[in-house]
Amino acid sequence: MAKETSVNAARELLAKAGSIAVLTGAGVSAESGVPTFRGAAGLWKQFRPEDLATPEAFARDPKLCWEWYSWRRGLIAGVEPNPGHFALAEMEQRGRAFTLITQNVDGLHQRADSKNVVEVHGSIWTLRCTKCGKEWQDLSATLPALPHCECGGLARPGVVWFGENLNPQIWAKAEHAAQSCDVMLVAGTSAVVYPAAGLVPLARASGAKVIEVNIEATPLSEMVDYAFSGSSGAILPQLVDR
Ligand code: BV8
Ligand code: ZN
Repeated sequence: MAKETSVNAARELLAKAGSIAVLTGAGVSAESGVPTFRGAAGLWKQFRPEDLATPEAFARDPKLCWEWYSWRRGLIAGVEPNPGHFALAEMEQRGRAFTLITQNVDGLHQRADSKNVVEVHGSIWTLRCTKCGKEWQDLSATLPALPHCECGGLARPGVVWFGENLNPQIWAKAEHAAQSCDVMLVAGTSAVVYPAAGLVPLARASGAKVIEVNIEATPLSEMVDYAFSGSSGAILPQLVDR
């Protein structure tokens, strides 16, 4: 398919859309200083996901797992949303259906004032009791080495690990947004983690136009209508209709 490279045309498409779904990944937070997962400087180069981001890893060594998440919480607490986050928040303020589906757990979209955020992989600021299932928010800079619930149960990070099901209610919102949007904007994701990556072909099959923003090509780049090669902090502000 011929790729339309004009930012103006993509901005127009978004301006005219009655319903927009956005799918973001770690790349959108990269310019804030949050490391991505894959790629040269990605977290998975230093750490093995199977050692840290699986239910088995947590069962085997909850302290090590919490150490990693506490380190990431501290890192994220010390950074700010970047122009890409702010552009998406501005895009939402146009009085039409707008859903921001994010795979990120950092909460930076909310800090940039995005409202309708669907966190398909959970949040690093949420803790969940492994005994009673209670969930709560904890924004504190430092956590105990092994955080506990008031019931005495061990708490775990409120994120979705590999091999775990996504929250069905949250996933239903993401699927609905993908199926009902006129335009889907995909930014800063390698699009290799499922089922999140499957939202893009779902949107296309439902008739949506797809715009991708990434510094490199992804498995999606060939199927989208507009593929912009560049940083989300630079491109997303150009896609806002001002
Ligand atoms: C499930 C935990 C059933 C939280 C994460 C189909 C095929 C093959 C495998 C599977 C399949 N379906 C399911 C699987 C198994 C598995 C999976 O996908 N494996 C893959 C890796 C092969 N999936 C699961 O286990 C999932 N569960 O399927 O349950 C189910 C099914 C349907 C409905 C309900 C249930 C659970 C997956 C959850 C994984 N959790 N993290 C945490 O600790 O953070 S994954 C991890 O990857 C991140 O959290 C992130 O959310 C996710 C995606 O990564 P990206 O955000 O895309 O980041 P990445 O580093 O990869 O890429 C960054 C991109 O940004 C790059 O493209 C780069 O070029 C770009 N970039 C960099 N800088 C910039 C930039 N772009 C623009 N500007 C910049 N400045
Ligand atoms: Zn509890």
